Amino acid sequence: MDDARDAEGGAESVVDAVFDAVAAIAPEIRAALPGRRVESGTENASGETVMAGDLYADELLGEAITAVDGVGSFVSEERETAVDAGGSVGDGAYAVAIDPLDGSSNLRSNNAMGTVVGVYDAPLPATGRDLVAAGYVLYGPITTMVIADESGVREEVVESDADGNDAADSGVTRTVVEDDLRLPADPTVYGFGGRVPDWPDDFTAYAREIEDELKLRYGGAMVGDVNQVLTYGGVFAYPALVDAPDGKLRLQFEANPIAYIVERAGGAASDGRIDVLDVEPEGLHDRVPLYVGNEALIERLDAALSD
Ligand code: AHM
Ligand code: MG
Repeated sequence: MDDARDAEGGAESVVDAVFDAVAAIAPEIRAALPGRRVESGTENASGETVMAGDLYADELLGEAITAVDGVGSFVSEERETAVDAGGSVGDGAYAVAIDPLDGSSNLRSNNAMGTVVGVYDAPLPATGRDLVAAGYVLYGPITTMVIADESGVREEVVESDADGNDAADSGVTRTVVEDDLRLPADPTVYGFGGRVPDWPDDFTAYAREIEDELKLRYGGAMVGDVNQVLTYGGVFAYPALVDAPDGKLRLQFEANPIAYIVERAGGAASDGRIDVLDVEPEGLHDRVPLYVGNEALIERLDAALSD
């Protein structure tokens, strides 16, 4: 690949090149899913069963992202350790963290899934303050990609070119459908993960209030559920659980990128105590409770959990 850096050696063109690579791979991942709805027989670093689709997506994205000039390190929810891609992270090169197939337990039931991407200007693990951009692909009835950087959030439709001959020769056509995505001011939906009996009492009390005000929309894939919140306004949570105080979602691969996107869209993100982007990581695969959505709903959540 040509030198991806801009004249100042800044993040912008590296970020563009990373999302070009992700967009180019997305239709391939999608097309490969029908034959990969089975367990792979392995567990990941978080001790979870890995589906064949997870492994394939990880492989394709790993190859494409490590080939981007300006990416110095690649880490994935499905890999124990970072892959050195050359260059010094934080000193001219960027670290890319991905969840290759978020919500892959939805493969069997044929529901939505996604790919989550965070581009960090620091060696990982790092805080979300080191993100220079984040995004996700949503494999729904339509393949869309949402990308956030410091200038804001945009949503694109990603379509595979039948002849593979579009102008950029990437094999995909990307159409911007929203160039300044903002959370709607009047929220209407909520989606909370985990079993209700496993929720702590303070979160349950908050949920009871929200159930009275908003409509439940929960699909079991964070990317799909967060995309509903970005579209309609509301709140998504994978809360701290009584027996799992750090919840389920991983800080580097899931919570930080999603918090960054929601905040750039005018919303808020909390771990129940502080802004998710300020959470100091101890390890690559740390988990963290995640609460994101309209600011007023997250303020109420923080107040409910601190009582
Ligand atoms: P995964 O990355 O292994 O798919 O796990 C994360 C997913 C999230 O997409 C989703 O919010 C959560 O797990 C759903 O968990 P549950 O099935 O416990 O509701
Ligand atoms: Mg995930």
